[in-house]
Amino acid sequence: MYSNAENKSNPIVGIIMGSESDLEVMKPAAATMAEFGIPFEIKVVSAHRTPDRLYEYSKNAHIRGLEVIIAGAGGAAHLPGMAASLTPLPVIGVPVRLKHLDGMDSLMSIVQMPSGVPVATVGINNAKNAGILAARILSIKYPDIRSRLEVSAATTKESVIFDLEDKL
Ligand code: RP5
Repeated sequence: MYSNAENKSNPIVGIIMGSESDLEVMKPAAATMAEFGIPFEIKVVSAHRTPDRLYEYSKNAHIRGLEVIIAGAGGAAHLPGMAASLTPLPVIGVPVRLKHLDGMDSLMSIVQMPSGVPVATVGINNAKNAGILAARILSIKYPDIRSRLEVSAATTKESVIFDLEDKL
């Protein structure tokens, strides 16, 4: 559970996914928003099952105050690309691995966008990187987010520096 209660009315990041079944994979994006104090919303918006909702959401996202969209989907994963075609905002795509094809279908569907309609695609199931990338985009405008990113990067750096003599 990530506490987002104070900020729910003014989200600046929209996390969307094709199905509730994507939620477990997408939770780290929400956790990252919470870690950096970024107000967000999180919803199911399906390109195939709810195309009208996708159109409405993407057309209005920037008008409602969103600044970045993170979109996760699996299989024939058209959600991030369709959202990118309808919004002026940066869209970060998360390929969700389903039981067939090891997530390669999702990855290819999301990464192979036609020239002129970019989706910043992260690794398969890597919603955490989508969250960090969203934070980096926002840090251009919000110095508080920049500061939190710097602290987090320093912690990450510390966590991977080991002397390996003990492991020999
Ligand atoms: C995609 O279909 C969703 O993003 C999900 O990854 C996949 C399967 O959805 P469910 O059948 O589990 O609802 O649109």
